[in-house]
Amino acid sequence: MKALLIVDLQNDFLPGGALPAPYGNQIIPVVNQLLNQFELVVASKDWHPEKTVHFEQWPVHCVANSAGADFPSELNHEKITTIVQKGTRDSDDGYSAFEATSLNLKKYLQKKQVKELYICGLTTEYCVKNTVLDALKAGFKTTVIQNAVAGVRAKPGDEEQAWTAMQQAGAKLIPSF
Ligand code: VGL
Ligand code: ZN
Repeated sequence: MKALLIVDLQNDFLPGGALPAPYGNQIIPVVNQLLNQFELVVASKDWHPEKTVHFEQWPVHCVANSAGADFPSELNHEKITTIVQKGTRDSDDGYSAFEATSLNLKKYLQKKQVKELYICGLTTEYCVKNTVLDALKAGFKTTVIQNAVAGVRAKPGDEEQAWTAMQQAGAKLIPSF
């Protein structure tokens, strides 16, 4: 069984949001196409408390239940099977979807007999990268769909470094699905 994992495709990570990936909006139609091709679709949501150490290095974004934490209206989110909330603690960044507090994602996927994970979403350098590295550690055959991922581009070179780190850890990178 294969599954699609959409990482943090939320308003605050899009142009006009609190912590935008400059080209984040361009992945939405690509993800909408992907949604139709998977039986099991899991989406993570960055879901922070109002006060967290995370906001010492990032502008306030994706506060639980805020509009910025919503899916963009153009995303066909009714096709999403399961949502996992991550970054919910006040003591750490919670970048990886495998650190979600609302569900044990590794156990959930294993129960569903998932062996292959296809990962897309935002942002390349932080939550996609950390989720991909944890997916590999958890033993999933992991493929990243590059035209359905975008970076926050906080520092030049970070995005390229993230792609290299994912590839070196054993992820398969494909330009499109
Ligand atoms: C993310 C920075 C801060 C992400 C989340 O989803 O990649 N980046 N919080
Ligand atoms: Zn965050």
